[in-house]
Amino acid sequence: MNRRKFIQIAAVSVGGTMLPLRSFYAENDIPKEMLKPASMITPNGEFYVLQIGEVPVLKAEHWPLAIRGLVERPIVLNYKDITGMESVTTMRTLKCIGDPIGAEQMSNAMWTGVPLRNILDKTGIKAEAKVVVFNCADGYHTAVPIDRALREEVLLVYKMNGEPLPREHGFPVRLLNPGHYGTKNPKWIVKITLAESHEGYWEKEGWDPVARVKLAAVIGTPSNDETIQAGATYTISGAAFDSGNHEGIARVEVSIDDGITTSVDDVNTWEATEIWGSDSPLAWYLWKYRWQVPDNPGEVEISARAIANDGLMQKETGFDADPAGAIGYHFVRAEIVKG
Ligand SMILES: Nc1nc2c(c(=O)[nH]1)N[C@H]1C(S)=C(S)[C@@H](COP(=O)(O)O)O[C@H]1N2
Ligand SMILES: [Mo]
Repeated sequence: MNRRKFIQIAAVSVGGTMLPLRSFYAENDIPKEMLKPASMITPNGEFYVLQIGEVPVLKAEHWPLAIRGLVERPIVLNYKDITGMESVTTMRTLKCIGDPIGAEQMSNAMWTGVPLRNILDKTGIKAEAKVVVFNCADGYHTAVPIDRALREEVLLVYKMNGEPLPREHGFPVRLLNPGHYGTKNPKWIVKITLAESHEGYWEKEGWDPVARVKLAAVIGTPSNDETIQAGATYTISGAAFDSGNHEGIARVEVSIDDGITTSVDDVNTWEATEIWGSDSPLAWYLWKYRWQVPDNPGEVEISARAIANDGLMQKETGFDADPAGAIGYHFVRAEIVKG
């Protein structure tokens, strides 16, 4: 069903009288299902999944978590020890460092877990230690500098959207390390070692060992090459995220022009969008823009950019993720058609 038909049907009540559009669209102006992302929380089954190999099968009852290396008192914790500690539940977005701008590897959930520093408190850290190394059941390993690892928002989590952490997302326990791309959020952790230095799995392949999330906005609707009815109202929507590295998102703007642009300079008008969903800088900001589609058919290019609370504005084109995370405007091309 095309969009214009949908709007006409939705606006006619039982009995055929036209209702004011407001009453239909009161909550968000338009039906949620036309936005992408359509909701703040990504359901577990739709959350992106990424790892180097097969998903390991671990049993909570046979899962000792050893914490050793440059610590005063090496310890071994089990699943009950961790789930028995005081927990926090908080919303966090995860994003992959290998994502070209606009790809789908970004999702958001409510997570429950224990601050890593409350666990490291039990061991004591020796002065020579510089990094916390995580070894995982699938052979993956990565390290986080101690000062970053001891931030109160760094969590060992065991629940995702109220359910036990699903197998593919790291059961029994994974790290949530805000400000950093997925590479620094290891799943299926089996050993934590305090060390002087460590070169992680992806760093050996040349990826950025720091892996701070870059400021980015992505367009969810329209999708690339979507056809849009001439003369209709269309809601452009998407997400923006900085993982707190620039104090969160202040605004998102879109640019729509009548042809294919060849350089940033061709894109010169930017429209303010509305942020309709947000939680904290550690979660994505969802935005939308009601667009009056021109009457004449043709191709349009739509770009989005985010402006962060610290004043940083995206101002580049470019899509390369390698090696430190993609920067630049996301743009999609859509086709305006008649009839
Ligand atoms: N053990 C382990 N943890 C891992 C990985 C992995 O391959 N193995 N991949 C990382 C990468 S690159 C990403 S983007 C995130 C993806 O997390 P998700 O599958 O829960 O979305 O997991 C990270 N943690
Ligand atoms: Mo990733």
